[in-house]
Order: sequence, then C-alpha cells, then structure tokens
Amino acid sequence: MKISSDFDSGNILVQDASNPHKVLLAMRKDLNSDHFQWFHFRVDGLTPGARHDFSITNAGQSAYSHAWTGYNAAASYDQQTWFRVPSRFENGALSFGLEPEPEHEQIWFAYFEPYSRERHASLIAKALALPGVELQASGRSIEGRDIELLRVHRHASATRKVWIIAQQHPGEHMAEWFMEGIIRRLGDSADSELDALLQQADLYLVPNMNPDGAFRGHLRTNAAGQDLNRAWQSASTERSPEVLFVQQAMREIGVDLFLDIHGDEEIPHVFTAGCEGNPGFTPRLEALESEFRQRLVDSGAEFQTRFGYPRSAPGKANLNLACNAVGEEFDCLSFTLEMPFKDHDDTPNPQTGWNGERSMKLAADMLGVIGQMVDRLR
Ligand code: GEM
Ligand code: ZN
Repeated sequence: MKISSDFDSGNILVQDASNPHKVLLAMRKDLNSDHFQWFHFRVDGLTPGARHDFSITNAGQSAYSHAWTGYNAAASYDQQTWFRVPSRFENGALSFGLEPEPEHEQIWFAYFEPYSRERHASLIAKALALPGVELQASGRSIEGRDIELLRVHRHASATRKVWIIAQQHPGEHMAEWFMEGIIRRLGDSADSELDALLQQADLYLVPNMNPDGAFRGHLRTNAAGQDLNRAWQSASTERSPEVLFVQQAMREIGVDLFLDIHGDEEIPHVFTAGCEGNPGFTPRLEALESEFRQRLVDSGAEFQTRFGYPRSAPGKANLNLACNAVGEEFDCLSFTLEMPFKDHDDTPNPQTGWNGERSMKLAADMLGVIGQMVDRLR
C-alpha cells in the first residue's frame, strides 16, 4: 500500500504505513506558519475485501482541534464523487476507515471535497466565454499564480457594484465551489431574475484569492504564512499582494455590496457574519443585513440565522478582516459567508455532508437574494 500527497492541494505526512489496519499519518503545517488542519492524500494498493484504518495523529494540535468532534472525513474513488467516511476524534487523533469496494485499488481522502487548480482554470475559461464576462484585471500571488478579477457587465444601465471574493483561507475549498455556482448560473440565458439583477449591477468576482495556499494544501495562510483575512489594514507587496490587488481594484471601481466566502471548521450550519462591530455601522446597514438574511431564509436556501459567530460589540470589530474593512471603507452591506466543513444540520445529508454541489446551489440562491436587494443597497 502506498500513500502520497505530492499533488495539487495534497497534504499528509506518513508516520507508519506498514500495517493497513493502523496507518499512522500527520498533517503538515502551512508554509511559514504554525496553522494546519487541511489534509488530502491518495492511497494506492488497497487490498480488496480488507478493512483499512487511518489515524491522523496530530489532529489534537491542529488550528481548530475542538472542531473534529462530529466531523467525518471526505473520500473518493475517482476524485469526482465524494462521500463521507465515519470518523472519530479521540486521544488527539482523527481516525477513520473502510472496507473499500472490491473493484477499487485506489482512494483519496480529504478534509473537504477539493477544488483543483485545473478546475479553476477551466472555470475561468468557461466564465470568459459567457456573454458580458471579461477579465477586469489579474493580480499575482507571492509565488506568481494568477488571481483573476472577473467583471460581469451586461447592461449599460447597471450602476451598482457587487463584489464576491473567495478562498482567502486556502483550505476552505467550499468557497470556490460556491464561485462555480455563481458562474454556472451566469450561463443560463433564460434567467430573467438574474437579468433583472444585471440590469442594475455589475458583478466583480475573484474565484480564488489564495492560489498558492490552495495548491500547497494549506489551511489558513498564503505562501508567506500570512492569514489574508487579517491583512486588510496592512496589505503589502511582500506578505499579502493578493489583498493589495483586490483593495486597489475596489478603490478604483467602488463597492455597493461585498461577500467574502469562507468555510467554518466547527459550526455545522451555513451562516453569515456582518459588520455590527464597525465604528460606521448604521441602522441602515443593520436593516439591510437583517433583510438580506431573512430573504435568504425565505428563499429556501440552505441557510439559517440561529447559529453563527458571536456578534461583535459596537465599535469593537476587527477591521483587519475583509468583511469589516470593506463594509467600513465603502459604507456598504458586507458579509462573511460561512459554509461548514461538516454538514448543514438543518438539512443533513450523512452520505455527503456539506459538499461542492450544495455550495454551488447556495450560490445560485444567493444571487436571487442579491437581485431582490440590489435596488435598496444605497
Ligand atoms: C473568519 S471571520 C471571523 C468573524 N468573526 C466574527 N465574530 N465576525 C476568520 O477569518 O477567522 C472567517 C473564516 O475563517 O472562515
Ligand atoms: Zn475562512
């Protein structure tokens, strides 16, 4: 049996693979950082009919070690269809196993259904082939990977600027699945609801803010060890060119609505965090946040408002975060959207947990709500 991770978003260290019933593994830290929690590896040479058990022995030291309770690992025989494998967190290790289907000698495991750089390139190409979609600008990551800013402009009447950025945290792969859902809906030429939105607004989309971290199998940081969602007051060419690029574009173009797409390790629900702690937070923005959330619930989307992060106290927001920094600077409706690494327990699916398809469906639903709100953003 051979275990490997030398591929796009791969991350595992093999401690002992001599016994297929007790394979000992560890997660590798993000480069120049102490963060780790993402894993993604391939097993070749499975023994048909035999049980294989894996234990990630340093799970108890990971960034969000309390989040392993209730978590089940994602697995795939073909990198297309992913399913969850019953897992348990005990004695500091995350353990899971299965008796593989007899016809498979190979299997992949990951913290979440991965979104590959190859799929990203295909997504950008598909987007640019759609009517009204253009490459507004392209930034560069520390290691020189492209960071595409797409503009969706279909009507000269559009005056509002709606921004959606994703995967500042590279291990939160659900974020680019969400962006594929946005772009997939743009491809429906008979979508009158979408057209009504685009008559009033242009969309500015950054499908992946952190390509270096994603490719390296990071959880949290870019190649310099910087958490990009803590760099929005101090972005620099040296440590956070990814943020600097987007901030400069925002200042040239303007922002009327901002969504920062993330994943959450612990809370088994889809939720948003807003700007209630910003110094410039106003009753207008409070009302817009409430209405947006309620419309998303009413739309039937997999979303809820009962569970989420604690509200920030008035004036106590951390303005280093994108959501807060953009909301404050542009006096606009601004959210962090969180999708779960586990499942959305309001509508659980034990077979898949939260996954790429559900992230894409949420994005399509979110576009509908943006369309309902676009004429009241200012
Ligand atoms: C989170 S955003 C944290 C927001 N917290 C509150 N209370 N508003 C981060 O960057 O830590 C987003 C994420 O990582 O998913
Ligand atoms: Zn995040």
